[in-house]
Formats: sequence, C-alpha cells, structure tokens
Amino acid sequence: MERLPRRRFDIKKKYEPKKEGAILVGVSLPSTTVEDERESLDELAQLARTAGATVVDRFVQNRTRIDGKTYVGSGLIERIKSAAGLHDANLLIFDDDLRPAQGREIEKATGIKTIDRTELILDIFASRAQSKVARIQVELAQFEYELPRLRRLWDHLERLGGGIGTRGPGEMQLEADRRLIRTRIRMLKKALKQVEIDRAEQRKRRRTMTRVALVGYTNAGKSSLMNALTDAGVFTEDLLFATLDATTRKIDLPGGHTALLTDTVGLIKKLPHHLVVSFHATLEEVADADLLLHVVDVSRPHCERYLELAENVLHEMGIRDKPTRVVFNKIDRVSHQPELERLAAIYPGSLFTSATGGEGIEDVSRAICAFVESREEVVELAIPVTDGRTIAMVYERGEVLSKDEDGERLMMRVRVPKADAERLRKLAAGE
Ligand SMILES: Nc1nc2c(ncn2[C@@H]2O[C@H](COP(=O)(O)OP(=O)(O)OP(=O)(O)O)[C@@H](O)[C@H]2O)c(=O)[nH]1
Ligand SMILES: [Mg+2]
Repeated sequence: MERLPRRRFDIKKKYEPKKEGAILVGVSLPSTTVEDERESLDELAQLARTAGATVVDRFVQNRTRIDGKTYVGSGLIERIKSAAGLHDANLLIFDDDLRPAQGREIEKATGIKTIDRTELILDIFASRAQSKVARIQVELAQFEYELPRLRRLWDHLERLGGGIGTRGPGEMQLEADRRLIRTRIRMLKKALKQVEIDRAEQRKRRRTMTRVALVGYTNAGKSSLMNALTDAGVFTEDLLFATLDATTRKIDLPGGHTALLTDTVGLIKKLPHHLVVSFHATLEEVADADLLLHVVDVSRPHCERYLELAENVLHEMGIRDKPTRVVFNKIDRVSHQPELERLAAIYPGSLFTSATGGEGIEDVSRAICAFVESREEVVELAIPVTDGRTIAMVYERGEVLSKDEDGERLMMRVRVPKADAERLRKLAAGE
C-alpha cells in the first residue's frame, strides 16, 4: 500500500473525553414520541460513556420544528447553561446532526464545546480503530466530515483554546489546510480502492465456499458468537463498537462441510453517512455473503426494535433480500421463557443462543450446515482429459472429493454450488 504523507495536525483529538462531563440534548418532534427520544438519549449516553465522558445531565425538548439558529429554543439554552455551571459540565452532545452554524451559535450562547451524535461516533471509531484499514476508513470519514466545518474548527481554537496546535487561523492558513485535507482525502480514497481490489481478489479465490456474515446492532454479541463458532479469538467488550474491521475464518461443520464466517462492524441507529461510505470495503464483506446471521441482544427491552433498526441500516447500504437467520443472543439473561416463545413464533426459523454460555451454538452450526447443503450438490463428471478448460473450471468452482482416470476421461466427484452443477455437467458432456 502506498505510503501516506504525515499529517500536519491531528483532528482526532478534538477534545479530551476522559476529563469531560457531558450534557445530552435531544429534541422530540411530532414525528417521534418522547419515549423514542428518551431511548435514543439512553443510547447516546452509552456512546458518551464509550468515548470516556461522564454524563452529568440530559434534556429532551418537545418541539414542533427545529430552531434554525440554535437547534433548541433560547429558554432551554439558558437552562443548559446553568445546569452546566451546576455540574461543571464542559461538553454538550446533541442527539441529532447540527449544522456547522448551529454548533457555532450554541457554543457562542453557552460557552461550552458542542458536538453532535455523528462527531461522537466518529471520535469513538477514531479511538478504537486498530487495523490499518480501519484507521484509513475512519480518517477518511473524519476528514470528509471536517472539511465543510473547518472554519468552526478554527473558531474552537480561538475561543476555547488548545487542542489542535496553536497556529493563527488566518484565511490563507485555512485555505492551505483545506488543500492539505483534500489531498489527503484523495490519497486515502486511493489506498482504500486498493484494499477493495485486494479483498475482491481474495474473495474470488475463496468463491467455492459458502460465505456467512454476522451482522446486527452493536454490542449484540456478534464477535462472541464468532469466537464460540471458530477459534478466531476476536476482541469483545461491553462497550459499543468493539469491532471495526472484518475478520473471516473457516468454520468446520457437521458432515465434513465448511463455510467462511465473517464478523464485522456493529450497526447503530443514525450511523453517520461518512462512515457508511468510507467503511465500504468492510461492509462489502456483508454484501458479498450468501447467508446473514442477524444477531440480536434478546436481553434488551423491545429487542425487536434493534432488529428493525439494524435492518434499516442494511437497507440503506443496499443490502436486502439476502437469506437471513435471526439469532436471539444472550438468552442466559432472559428469565421470562414466554418472551422467547413469543419471539420464536414471530420469527420462524430464528435461533436462540448464549454465545458466552454455550447454549444454542450447535443449533447455529446446524443451521449454517443446512444452508450449505441446500446450496451445494455433489456431481459425478467424466471429462475428456484433453478438455483442460473444463477441468480447470471444475477446480475453480468446486471441491474435488475424488478422481480417477481411464486414459481418455477424468472421472471426478465434485462438490459444487447448485448454480454451477448443471453447467458443469453440460460442459463435461461436451454440450
Ligand atoms: N450474558 C451474556 N453476555 C454476552 C453474550 N454474548 C455476548 N455477551 C457480552 O456482550 C458484550 C458485547 O459482545 P460482543 O461480542 O463484543 O458484541 P458485538 O456484537 O461484537 O459488538 P460490536 O463489535 O461492538 O458491534 C460483551 O461484554 C460480551 O461478553 C451472551 O450470550 N450472554
Ligand atoms: Mg464485535
């Protein structure tokens, strides 16, 4: 991969979350219920905790429409200001996207650093990105997000002081930085293109195997399930977005079958658009899968909503109509059996597991196995030894189980995807 130039400043460290006392602010519009917004703020609080901030207060305002200038009304801005003084808060987190000018106005009115959900998620991703690919993807999303807000970034420096270098925010400097960021965005995109080409090549090589991807809301237990089914040993944690990069492992199934299992990044409501775009290489692993295991944390109240929310994000990414099995995970935390029965009735074919306790893991293996069997067929072919092209294709498309030769023909027993079976039979017969 091409070496990227060193960055002149680090926009990652926009604030020091460890020291921050945060106030959360949400708006309940006529299209949402107050309960919806409360739930959304609970999740925002979890995100804030994941970023290392301490939530000291929260506000939800009922409004018929958003205030163009300060997002919420001036009365609430005053209340937030006094609450911040009371709790010694130094960060406001808005649950919805703020326009750059709105963020500026709120900071002016309160004197407190203000970010929105997107910025918070970007920050979490930035601090958690481990692999080179994840780091490139996050950096790209951050720069794309920051570019139109660069003026605001400099305002931060002037008014709130510190953080990112201390150079003067002159217009020329601003323009120079914009150019620098644009150049870097181009380099990052180029590097990601190469990753996508490499991964597509890798997938092509492994095409004969059925591909299964674990998807679902963040913290549902996807990585834990991956570890229970394979020896991948991926990182799991009780905070959001523990996984940012895709991990793929071969999984051995009953009856000598195999498949490829991929664990990938968790989904969340209002996943920032820039992240969806820049995580294309990672999400392509999902788009390319033959079967999705949609993991849901069944111990969360209204768990079906998270199923629906994750499905919506998948739809937005253009992933729809894929064979899917729902996996209700963390059953060890549910003591109310009728609830599980209710879900089983609503979602036929769903599976129930405890990834950490071990229950139901074999059912998942069996479900994958049944899917693999439904897609594959063992065919017996007799191919003229002179037909190198068809023989090569057999090796490319299938798994050769046994072979024999009588001088003229090559007799093979091959496991191939059902979609290829008929074609190979015809080719072998010289049709
Ligand atoms: N009690 C219980 N805890 C579980 C189970 N499965 C996972 N966990 C815990 O739930 C937390 C999240 O698990 P992960 O496997 O990291 O979840 P994930 O879906 O990969 O999350 P992201 O990568 O952040 O999207 C961890 O603390 C796990 O130990 C389960 O079946 N029962
Ligand atoms: Mg994970």
